[in-house]
Amino acid sequence: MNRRKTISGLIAVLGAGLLGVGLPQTAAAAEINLTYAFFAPARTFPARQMTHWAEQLAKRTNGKVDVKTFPGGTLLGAKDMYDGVAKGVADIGLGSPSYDPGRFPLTSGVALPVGFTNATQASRALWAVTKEFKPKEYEGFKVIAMFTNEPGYIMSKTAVKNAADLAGMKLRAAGTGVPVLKALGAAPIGMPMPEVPQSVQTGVINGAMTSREVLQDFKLAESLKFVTDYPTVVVAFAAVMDQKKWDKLPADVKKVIDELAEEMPAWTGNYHDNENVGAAMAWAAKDYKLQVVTLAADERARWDGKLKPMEDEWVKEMSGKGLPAAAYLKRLHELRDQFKK
Ligand code: 3IO
Repeated sequence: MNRRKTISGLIAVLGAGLLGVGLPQTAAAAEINLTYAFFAPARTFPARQMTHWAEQLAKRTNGKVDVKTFPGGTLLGAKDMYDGVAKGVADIGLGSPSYDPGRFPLTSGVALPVGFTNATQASRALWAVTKEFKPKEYEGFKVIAMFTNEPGYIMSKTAVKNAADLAGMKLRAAGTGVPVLKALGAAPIGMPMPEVPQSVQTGVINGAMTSREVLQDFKLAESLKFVTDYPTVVVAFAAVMDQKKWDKLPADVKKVIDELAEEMPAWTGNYHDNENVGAAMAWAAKDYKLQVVTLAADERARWDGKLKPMEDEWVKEMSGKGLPAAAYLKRLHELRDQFKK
């Protein structure tokens, strides 16, 4: 035993006691230190998931693992998230596979108009189908958490109450949302979420299609005054670690991370569906007079009809690439029904 260390430790504890202050958390140095990057601000729901995960990992390993989080793109941005993790810039990275459907082709199936009604349902389906199919697109990575947002809505500067209002409108979506907006007749632009506020301000876009909490979490209600009450498609999120880094973790830590992976879809979906979105809608209505635009029944039916061919087209395209697209989509439909509340 190191006598000197023990004595100085004792003095430190006594000193802290005498001064009436507790030792800082970091005094008990963690054995394992991990960095975790995310591309959007700390107040957003994916970042809350990151914080919750980091807290739970520390707690359930009794402080053996310390995770330092980097929200807001301070370590890696939306477009370099997965390459950054592969290169070791961050140990863990939370990105959106839906931003790059070419790189994550099978996962893009989750962002088809399959009729998810909320984030909890879609998140559980995404995680289940990923475990079952183990898509090749995650090779080299260990997936530690997955979830989605709620199906996206069109939020715009001017009201969209029919196809004519939408025709040619410059709207932003995630990569997987671009064909949806195209099918509905808009002029879509694929763009990561953090670029949206400035793009609205400068007139590059007249709105966006995504989950409604962005009205508050990105302050978009200031300029986007209308939401069309037509749920479209979700966006997938996946937090990953480099596989080789994962392999080196001790078994007890791996066990806790695997346990957390099972919890994160429902935890995140529940927060997003039952707190985040509702609070944002109430805030936007009260402080910014947000208007919810309803589609007439016949108009809604026509929109549904425009999106109908997308599933078959996706299966055809992905099957051509040798992917098990038909089986994946069939299973996704089953999981959608299974997780429907
Ligand atoms: C999203 C991404 C980062 C932070 C908050 C967010 N809310 C919804 C999304 C999904 C998204 O980026 C998209 O493209 O619809």
